[in-house]
Amino acid sequence: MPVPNHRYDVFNGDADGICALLQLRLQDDEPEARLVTGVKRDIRLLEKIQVRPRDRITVLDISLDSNRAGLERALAAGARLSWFDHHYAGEIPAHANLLACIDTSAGVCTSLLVDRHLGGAQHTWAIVGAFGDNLDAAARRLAREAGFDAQQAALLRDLGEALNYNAYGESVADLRYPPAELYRLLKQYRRPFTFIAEAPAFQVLREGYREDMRFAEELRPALAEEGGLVFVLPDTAWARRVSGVFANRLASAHTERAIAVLTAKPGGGFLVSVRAPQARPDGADALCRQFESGGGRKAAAGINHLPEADYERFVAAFAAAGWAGSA
Ligand SMILES: [Mn+2]
Repeated sequence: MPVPNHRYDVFNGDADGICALLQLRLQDDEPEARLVTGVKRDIRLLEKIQVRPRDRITVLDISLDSNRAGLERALAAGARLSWFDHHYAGEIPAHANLLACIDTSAGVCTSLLVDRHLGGAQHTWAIVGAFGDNLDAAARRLAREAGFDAQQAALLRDLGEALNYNAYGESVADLRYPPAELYRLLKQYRRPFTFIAEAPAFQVLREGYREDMRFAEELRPALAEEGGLVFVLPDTAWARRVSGVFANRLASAHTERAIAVLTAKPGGGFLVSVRAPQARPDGADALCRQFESGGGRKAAAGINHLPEADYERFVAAFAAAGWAGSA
């Protein structure tokens, strides 16, 4: 008798990953797969699966390159994979059992790739995902084209921002909701505006976000130059939760400047999040890859662990990245 296959939905726990998966599963209405996810920075997710022949795996919003060993193992085991993503992928293996829908252009996110794949069947969730992934201009345009008024667009933005905010933390214990639980809640409500109007979780996230942001907004920059801003956040749960969204906020408020947010870690060192200037979304990944645990996309990248001893080197590299003059 053939071994029954398992289905896995492997997704980044941020707004983009969740909204990408929501679109697929609201559309096909299949019984729930095994959910594999984590905090936003937990991106080596394929390692968490014991793959068996004939398993079907959907992977959303995590880098193929960061999961290459897991991918090769899964393909060798005889699994079938569908992969939607916009992070650096490196070489994509040509294999009959791998459907790769990967586009690393600056203007797309995984939710928009899934939207394209589904012909816009769950378009409002794609707009939420785009807002959550900080593609503000694209998301606003899509909202307008879809016939939403400014107030509706602002609500979709609030939701995207709240979902994105929820994914930031050192571990799931820092988060208001474990991402798999939040995905299930959202799926129950089926439509973004229903979730916004009726779900207590939306209020919890929005209020939590506002409270955390109030702390962050009292901080002064550690470096303020024409080309960019560097902020250092303390080792607290609110700082770990708010650091990414705080960086996005700064990026939107200073479109000509690059933004770096360093969050102090419990054991020393920093978690670093870098946004290239929105006006020239390029170079964030190149800067972060100068450091051992750095990586990401051209527009937004990060360093998982910057030792304290490398703080000065990072600030110098950030200042030397030529953000101001790279037009
Ligand atoms: Mn994304």
